[in-house]
Amino acid sequence: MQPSDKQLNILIKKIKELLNERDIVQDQDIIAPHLLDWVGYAKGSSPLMLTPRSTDQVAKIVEICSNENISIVPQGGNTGSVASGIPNGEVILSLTKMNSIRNLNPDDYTITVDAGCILNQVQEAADNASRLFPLSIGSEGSCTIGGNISTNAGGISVLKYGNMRDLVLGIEVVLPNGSILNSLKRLRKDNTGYAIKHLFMGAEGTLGIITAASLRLFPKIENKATAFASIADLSCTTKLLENLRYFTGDLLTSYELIPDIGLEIATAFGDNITEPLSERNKWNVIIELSDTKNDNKAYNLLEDALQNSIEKGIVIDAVIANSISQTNNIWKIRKAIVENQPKLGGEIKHDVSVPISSVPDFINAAGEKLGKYLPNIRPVPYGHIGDGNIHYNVCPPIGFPENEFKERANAIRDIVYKIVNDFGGSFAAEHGVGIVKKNQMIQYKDQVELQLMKDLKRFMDPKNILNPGKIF
Ligand code: FAD
Ligand code: 2HG
Ligand code: ZN
Repeated sequence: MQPSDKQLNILIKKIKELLNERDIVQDQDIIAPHLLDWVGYAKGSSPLMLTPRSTDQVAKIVEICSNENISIVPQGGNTGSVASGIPNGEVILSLTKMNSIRNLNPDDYTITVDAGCILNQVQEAADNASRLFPLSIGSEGSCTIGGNISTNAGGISVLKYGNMRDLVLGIEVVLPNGSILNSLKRLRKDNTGYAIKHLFMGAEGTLGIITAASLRLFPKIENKATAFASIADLSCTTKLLENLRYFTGDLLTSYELIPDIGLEIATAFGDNITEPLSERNKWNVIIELSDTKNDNKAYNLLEDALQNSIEKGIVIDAVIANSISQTNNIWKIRKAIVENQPKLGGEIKHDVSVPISSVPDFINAAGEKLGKYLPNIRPVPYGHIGDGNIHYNVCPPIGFPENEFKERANAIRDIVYKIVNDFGGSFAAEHGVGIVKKNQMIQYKDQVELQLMKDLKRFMDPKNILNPGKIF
């Protein structure tokens, strides 16, 4: 909700004693990019954006806002996929000027960073110390650690390293009343009651403003082996995953589904992409192994696994990249799908998950149901199937008017989410709820769990100061 002019004047007067002029932004031209999300779900508004530079400043801002009953939307890189960082009249609190690496300890395999650090910055700092920070997502050049924690981001290496939640050892958070919770401990083991830090992970900025985090590091990766493989049919996704795990153990880092229509998008609209195999097949996967040793082990293990999978009839054809440019070409296909899918006349996104073994049946069932609803509709199911996470995005039949397709979005979503639910899946796998999936929270979330969430929100933020209207 937008503060009244009176509230805003009081706030600005008090904030001027706290922040320098540059960090108090009222210029709507500067605020404008912070009001739109990249998918196009929301067009927000905000009279004011604050860009504090320290945890104390964040705490004081929140305290003042709480006293004046003014709501705040925390924002990092604004790359979120469910418009959860877009204000609806509230004050924006951007963390991007809090971007220092506070501490890196190679022996502890930990890094402690300000919440506004860009993910790339953290990856690079780890790399410079011969360590790895493994979260890897397409927006890593602009998303922030605070945003990654608040969305519990996933990406292409969850299979080996887990979601963001699994990479966080401790956090520092400003609570809705302005107090600072300091839980920046860099410990692997700390069973001292409730794991409160987890409440803020995936909370989409509704329970606290994360100002810093201690994160897990891993040994640096010196060698990767990347392959593109066509599988005989969808049911082979599970069989191939099993074979890969058997042959390559914990070197397996990524396992991403690419359908033929994804290749079509990538070659038509991507930047200079070559199809990796001589023939285009319906279902394909990108496989990546990562090793800490710089030798041929990863390549050889991948070769053995693929050879065996071909002999078993699981894989039709496969290629292992032999150069950096071949590796880049394979990953460019993946990236080009995300960027160019809307060019097929519109796109309705579904970031969903089902148990790994149900991925083939889910994709088949959804395709069948949608085909009955709108003949020749074009699903583009792709993504992190090694985690059971499918980006089940849907494009219209060729030539179908984009506005008419958009009008059908709710009906299409209903079909897809109903099937996801039938398979025991989640309607929000890695992107969160935001403003986009609030109805599904009501429809599919366990009602006891939902009520507990609402109770917690009311308890922790009784004045509804932080990111109101999101999730619920
Ligand atoms: P924002 O968009 O700024 O905010 C997201 C949410 O977090 C909002 O609710 C906001 O209020 C809250 N928030 C932000 N900072 C804080 C803070 N310090 N304290 C409290 N709350 C805060 N996501 C994936 O999971 N996997 C992917 O593979 C993936 N790929 C992507 C590829 C592209 C090209 C793009 C554009 C996005 C992708 N995303 C992906 C989505 C997005 O990048 C992630 O959700 C990311 O974690 C958001 O970080 P951010 O800093 O941009 O957060
Ligand atoms: C990815 O995996 C992102 O690239 C974006 O999560 C997926 O929304 C999408 O299509
Ligand atoms: Zn994804």
